[in-house]
Amino acid sequence: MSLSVGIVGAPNAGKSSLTNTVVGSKVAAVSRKTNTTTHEILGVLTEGKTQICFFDTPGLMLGHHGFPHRDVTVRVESAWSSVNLYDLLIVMFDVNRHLKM
Ligand SMILES: Nc1nc2c(ncn2[C@@H]2O[C@H](COP(=O)(O)OP(=O)(O)O)[C@@H](O)[C@H]2O)c(=O)[nH]1
Ligand SMILES: [Mg+2]
Repeated sequence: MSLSVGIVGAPNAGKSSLTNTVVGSKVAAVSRKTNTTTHEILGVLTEGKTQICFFDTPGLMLGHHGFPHRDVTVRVESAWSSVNLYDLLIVMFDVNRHLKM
């Protein structure tokens, strides 16, 4: 059995770190710089007859009005359009960043 899982969320949410952790090896680059992942990274976890494919995606960036910044529009559009392809989606939030008082 095989399952595809997409990992989406804002830049620096920790998507690449999660991908590396679940797969158990360093497949995706982790960095403090935003947009370190410029295209989808596939990490595969195999347990017996089950295979889970994790797709680490570039960050979904939106400006103040809810639209992508111009220079990254293409990249963000490809990230959004690929959302439909996965069996399951993991949406990551950096809780520390969003809930800080
Ligand atoms: N404090 C803390 N930092 C983390 C954690 N996970 C990732 N980071 C750091 O957050 C930054 C962005 O992580 P990354 O996985 O590249 O995020 P991505 O842009 O969503 O792929 C890196 O500097 C990581 O070392 C975590 O659980 N706690
Ligand atoms: Mg990343």
